[in-house]
Amino acid sequence: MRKALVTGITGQDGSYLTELLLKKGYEVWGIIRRSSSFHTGRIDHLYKDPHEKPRLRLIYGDLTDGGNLSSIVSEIQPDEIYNLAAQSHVKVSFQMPIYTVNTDALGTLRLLEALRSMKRPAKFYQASSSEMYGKVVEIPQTEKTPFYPRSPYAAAKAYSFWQTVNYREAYGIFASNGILFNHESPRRGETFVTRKITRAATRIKLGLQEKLFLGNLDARRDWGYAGDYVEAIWLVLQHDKSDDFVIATNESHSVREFLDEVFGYLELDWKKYVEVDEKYFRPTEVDFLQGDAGKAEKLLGWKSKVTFKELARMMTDADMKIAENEKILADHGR
Ligand code: NAP
Ligand code: F7E
Repeated sequence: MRKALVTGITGQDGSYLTELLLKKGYEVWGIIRRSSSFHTGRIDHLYKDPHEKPRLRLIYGDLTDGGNLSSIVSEIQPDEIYNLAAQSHVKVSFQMPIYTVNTDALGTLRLLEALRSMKRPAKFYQASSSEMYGKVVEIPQTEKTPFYPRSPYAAAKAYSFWQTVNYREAYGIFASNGILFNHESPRRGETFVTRKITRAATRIKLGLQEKLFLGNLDARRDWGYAGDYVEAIWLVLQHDKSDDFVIATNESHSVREFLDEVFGYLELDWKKYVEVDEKYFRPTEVDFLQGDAGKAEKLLGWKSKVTFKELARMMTDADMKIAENEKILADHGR
């Protein structure tokens, strides 16, 4: 039975990837942070049968603690390590640059060092990001497009990208980067723009909320579905050699277009409800992203499946269920 170690298992991608790995028969170890409240909501459903010997195991750890990562890696001896943990919010990275770099840049290095001391080093996947392209120098962006990071988050991810390449070249470790463009789902964190919109629009539809405050509506992103993208993550480590891959839909849409899709689906005019609040602007913005996933299609046989419209509707349907429950509680004065 193959053993995978997943950092960031409680996050959006960690939960979908764990589902996929369990389905493929892996034993999965997930690193979780100690918290004063429960935060395993995205993976709780994976403990289906309490009598079955669990193939999913959680262990406390943190990317800021190198000693802890070394002992986890040497105790578990995984075959594959998926490094998905990060302070992943771009705007927050301007407010917490040192913490973001400690986790997203040095955290990767700590994990790579832990891996390097293994007798038979595990294969390593690094969650690299389209944010590294930042102020883009060409359209669409490929594996060959130079980076121009525009935030502490993006600069930290660029550092981790190059450390991953360097461990591959210096030590012959199977270390690969997936350069993933934005991917969303009903499990997306509620402060990212797509989920913020689907949560608010469904609540507005049911009379639970009046306004939605957003930042830059002109920003364009290449948005795909997280469920599709974790298949690419797994395929990156199954390829015959370690390499770097862009994972994207090859389409770019604005925040305005996402508003059109979601509010239009709910038969609402978003212009009546949305207000721009400068508090959501970033000191430096990434205006336009569009990825070319041609290499992943050719070498991994991977292609994005869920369309922009399907994604918007899937997220709206899921958030409508949450809003309906909130409405029942509100109507009963709870
Ligand atoms: P997410 O939902 O924000 O999840 C982040 C995960 O990292 C959570 O499990 C979080 O744990 C964990 N984490 C944060 N700081 C940590 C630390 N210091 N030590 C250990 N764990 C820590 O992110 P996501 O959307 O799933 O993204 C997964 C990865 O892909 C991230 O590295 C992100 O930067 C990268 N990425 C995401 C996208 C995208 O569009 N989603 C695109 C490109 C790259 P808690 O639950 O305790 O907070
Ligand atoms: O912003 C604009 C905002 O925060 C998208 C992370 O997963 O993907 C994500 O980073 C765009 C930006 O995602 C609001 O200015 C307008 O231009 O949803 P987001 P992101 O910054 O692209 C990349 C690939 C990652 O790697 C990251 O980890 O939408 N925008 N109004 C807003 N954004 C937010 N969050 N909130 C607003 O109110």
